[in-house]
Amino acid sequence: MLNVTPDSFSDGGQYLDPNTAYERGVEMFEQGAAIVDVGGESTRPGAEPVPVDEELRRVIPVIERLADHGRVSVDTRKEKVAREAVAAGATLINDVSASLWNVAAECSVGWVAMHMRGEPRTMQDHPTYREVVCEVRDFLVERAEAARRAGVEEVWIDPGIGFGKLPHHNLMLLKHVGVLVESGFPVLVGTSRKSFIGLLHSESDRSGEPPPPTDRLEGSIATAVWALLKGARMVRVHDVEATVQAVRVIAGRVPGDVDQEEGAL
Ligand code: HH2
Repeated sequence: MLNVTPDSFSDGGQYLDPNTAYERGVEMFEQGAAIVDVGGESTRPGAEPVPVDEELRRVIPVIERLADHGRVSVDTRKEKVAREAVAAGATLINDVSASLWNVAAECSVGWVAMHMRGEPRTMQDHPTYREVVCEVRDFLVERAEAARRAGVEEVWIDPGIGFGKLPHHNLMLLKHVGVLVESGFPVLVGTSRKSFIGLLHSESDRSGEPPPPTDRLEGSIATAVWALLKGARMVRVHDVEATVQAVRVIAGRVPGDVDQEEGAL
């Protein structure tokens, strides 16, 4: 992920300058990212919406330049931003509102449907579920099927870790990510540096305090690897280099080894 924002929960302000963002994007491709996901609006809990012109100003110049280096997706909830991002070279719409499938269909690009309860400003105010895994699965499958009917060929589903969910909801969704995989739609999971990982890390920290987002690498990698071994097909991460190394190990791709499949975990 590449957050061209002043306020993202972990890397806010780091890539607000378009040149710095572009350079980081190129670096992520070099480190092994299959897709660089460019976002201009933070969706962290409590975040305020960003006006459409401001979001366009942040993401379009970065997408235009990065699309020459590899596959780019746009992380947006706004139709206008999605359309202009596609015109600038993005081929995947990462949609945390799970509502833009008609745009993806019209533009002939892929679409990610993510589950969220409410909206970022209020989503952590007492989220409740009767049965979180089935409710999230049913919501996503309904949206994904609507997208297929509208003509979107590439449809991903994503449980939306941290979006209107308490720590135990996140853990249930991760534990049972196979239930989403069984739907037949490819699954994307984003756990990177999220607060439930900080809480789990604090258990083993003598201070008992959750570490800041930038110190949550181990849990981020552990949960990414877990999701992939349970059948997820893509993980959305900050720490590309370290995650790619971990994934290469579990994929068992030893250079020059002819029995690649035999060695994979
Ligand atoms: N998480 C974030 C943003 N977009 N998209 C998908 N599909 N899945 C996710 O889990 C997901 C997402 C939040 O993370 P980040 O982009 O680091 O933070 P912020 O929203 O503060 O920019």
